[in-house]
Amino acid sequence: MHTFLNPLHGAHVGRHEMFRGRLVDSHESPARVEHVLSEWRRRPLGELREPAMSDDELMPALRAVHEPRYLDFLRSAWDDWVALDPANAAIDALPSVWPLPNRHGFRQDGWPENIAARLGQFAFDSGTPLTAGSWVAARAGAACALSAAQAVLGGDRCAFALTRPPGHHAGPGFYGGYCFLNNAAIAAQALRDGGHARVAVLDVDYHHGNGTQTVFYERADVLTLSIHGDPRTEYPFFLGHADERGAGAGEGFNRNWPLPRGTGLAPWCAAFDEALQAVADFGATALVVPLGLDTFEGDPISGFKLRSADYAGIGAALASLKLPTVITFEGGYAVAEVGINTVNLLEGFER
Ligand code: Q9C
Ligand code: ZN
Repeated sequence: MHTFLNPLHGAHVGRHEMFRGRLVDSHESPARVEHVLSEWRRRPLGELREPAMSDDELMPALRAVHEPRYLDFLRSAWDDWVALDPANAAIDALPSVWPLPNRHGFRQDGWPENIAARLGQFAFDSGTPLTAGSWVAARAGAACALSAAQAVLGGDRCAFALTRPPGHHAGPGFYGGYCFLNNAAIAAQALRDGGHARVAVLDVDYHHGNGTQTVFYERADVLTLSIHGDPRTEYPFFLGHADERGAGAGEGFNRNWPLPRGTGLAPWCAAFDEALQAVADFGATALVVPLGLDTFEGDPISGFKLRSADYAGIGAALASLKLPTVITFEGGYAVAEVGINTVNLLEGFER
């Protein structure tokens, strides 16, 4: 299994995120990927590649998942933020005002020009710092996901996109949850465009993959599955319930397994086994796994109780589907153990 490392991930360094009325240090740090890398170097699996990709090759794959106006916003948001006030160059961009659907001030046209308002047009939370390097880092990360999909289309059994910022909370026209571009959705769409008739996305991050669900919600060709903390109490709160089953042509092609805080291995695996069965029943020809390690018992912002040794078994169970597989690196904030847990899963998959 080759690993596609984002060489520019360190360009994105969020300083602060808003949490319950306070600005706190951002949990989503470059150290997360550095710990995975150092553990991978102790227990290497395949080659380490640092893909570079032209806009001509990458942008069509981004446009296949994200709206043009959203991509335009992301590309210029930092410059617009600094243009608003030169002192902003020392401050992460965070939204502080939002339009609410069907309420005062919400309209489908006549969007504001002020970047302070445009942040709230596209972000669903104030916990996702947009920085000087966010676009270049997210763009290069999407190139890793696309390269991983290309490797699988070329015959590789499995490819790992080791990148940050993560992606599974980013939707067609929105960002949040530390995510700007949906790497897993970009890989899934690339697998479809490369000839796979039915692609399954099985999201094992602690948080519901609201972005990926939204991208594919009305489609029958991409099955989206997510096992996560119950949105009644857990982030991202407004999506991820069990009764969200897809819509229109996509009816029946989305499934969620919300689990309570405190869930340990046995009940997590019961949901996981159902999800694996759903992938098989769907007749998937390829698989994408948004891999969050924030299900770990030591994770500082999450509530499941998986242990380091459990991840090898999860990797082995994913491999038992015998599908060409792209794995994308998502959440996981117990930085030292994130490296161990990630490589445990990858090793379990290879075994
Ligand atoms: N102060 C991913 O795992 N809420 N995103 C954090 C902690 C946001 C998680 C609150 C969690 C976002 C990719
Ligand atoms: Zn997460």
